[in-house]
Amino acid sequence: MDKDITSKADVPSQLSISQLETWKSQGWIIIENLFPLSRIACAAEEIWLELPSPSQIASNDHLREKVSGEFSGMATFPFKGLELCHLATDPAIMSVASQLLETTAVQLYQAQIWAKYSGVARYEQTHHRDYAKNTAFGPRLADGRCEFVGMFVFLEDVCQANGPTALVSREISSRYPLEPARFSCDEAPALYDNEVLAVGPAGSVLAFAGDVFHRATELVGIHITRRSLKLAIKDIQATWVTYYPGLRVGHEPEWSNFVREASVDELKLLGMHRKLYEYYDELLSRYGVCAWMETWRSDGNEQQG
Ligand SMILES: O=C(O)CCC(=O)C(=O)O
Ligand SMILES: [Fe+2]
Repeated sequence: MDKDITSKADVPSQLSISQLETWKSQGWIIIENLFPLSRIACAAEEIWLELPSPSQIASNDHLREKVSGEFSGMATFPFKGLELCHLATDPAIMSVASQLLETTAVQLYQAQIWAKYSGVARYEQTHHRDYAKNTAFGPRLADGRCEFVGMFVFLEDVCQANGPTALVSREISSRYPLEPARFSCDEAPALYDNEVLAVGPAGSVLAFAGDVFHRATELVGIHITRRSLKLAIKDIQATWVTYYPGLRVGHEPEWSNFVREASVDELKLLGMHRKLYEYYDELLSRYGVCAWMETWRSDGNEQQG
């Protein structure tokens, strides 16, 4: 049976004119409550299927050590938790990215869960622009459009204590030359003086462009976490924008678990093509009967006339 993919988002994923204007002028926006709390609560729990929970860390020095690096509380798609997989590939994400990138065909090229724990690692960063690790070219096209967008899906409420991302408006960011991509506070105090904290309720999404200065801030307090889903999405034609090769996922059982119940739209967002129907027999023996396979095969047969 086909999943109902349209009713998942809490609010319509159609961005307002003012959100799109803010995206253009500021270079980043927060879309509040894009996902309902019921889904977010489930996804947030699923994080502990593959990353240590705060109570495990408290009683196990080895686990604590394992997540003591800034980036060590991360795991890459496909996730053990299926709700996390579906959030990363949700039509609402695809729709928001299409509107921001002004294109109809988008591809998810980075999806990671990221748990941060207060008192365990140092997370504070200096202001930087992400284009440098996503593209060998520039962050924006000559007409001002972006080819890729970074996102954080908030899996819990993010307030000042949770170490929110601090971002600078494009008005300030654009005063700086493209290189270097990173500035310390001594080198560029205006970036730090003008930063805004991306706070918001669980289920919100922060979207930011590759030319915008931003940085992680420190978690403050005891037993505070910040759980999020870090995504990056690009115009499917921008083959020069990348983060990591996706092919290795074929070895992972999490991939098969996700594919078995994925929708056509979710697979498209991951860069899969309708041409897959040509592998029908092999796919059938690998994954069993899946709704998306049938849909794609009948589309293919129709196209063939
Ligand atoms: O975690 C954050 O809030 C931002 C992290 C970041 O900007 C990065 O690692 O490039
Ligand atoms: Fe960054």
